[in-house]
Amino acid sequence: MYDFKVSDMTCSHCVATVERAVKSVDQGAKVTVDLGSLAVRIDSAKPATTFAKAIQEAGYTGELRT
Ligand SMILES: [Cu+2]
Repeated sequence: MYDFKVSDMTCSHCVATVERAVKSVDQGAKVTVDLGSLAVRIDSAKPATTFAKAIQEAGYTGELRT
């Protein structure tokens, strides 16, 4: 389980974009986004760095909290 902070998410469109980026890395990843706390939690066996990269390529800043 990875806990990213994506501080530049502002609306549901951003949430959808970030979710899509996560799914592009791992189709089977479980992703939950909480816009209120800017939290993106990802349950996947793929390394956290690949998600950070995908989030960045989607135009957002993903910062791993743990
Ligand atoms: Cu947005």
